[in-house]
Amino acid sequence: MEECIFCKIVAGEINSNIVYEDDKVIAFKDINPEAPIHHLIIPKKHIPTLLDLQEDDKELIGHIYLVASKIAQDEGIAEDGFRVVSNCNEAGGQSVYHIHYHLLGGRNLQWPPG
Ligand code: IU
Repeated sequence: MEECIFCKIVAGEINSNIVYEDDKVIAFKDINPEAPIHHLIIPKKHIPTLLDLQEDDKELIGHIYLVASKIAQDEGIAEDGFRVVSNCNEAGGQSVYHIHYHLLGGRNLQWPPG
């Protein structure tokens, strides 16, 4: 966990462009944006993957979706539409093992993803 880059972002040990923060989560701009708006919403608590979620985390994950809704509205992408996605493990495209939710918008997104 000490080596987790997102835990270091939460702790302020690594700089990031934070767009939202509360006691449970932070959201920051992705360093390699795939859309005009591309933020990552992460719990402050270290949870490696979706597979590690516990019953106690249900409220936290619901909270993340409410934060996604708020940020999408604040960023002005809500009406046109946007995407919230979380990748799990290697074949799912996960590269950072601290659960995170990509909030993407500001352009027409393709489906299905590659
Ligand atoms: P993934 O779903 O685990 O592949 O997403 C990880 C994202 O984290 C990816 O979009 C990276 O560009 C992003 N990211 C970041 O914003 N800041 C970092 O220091 C690192 C990765 I490492």
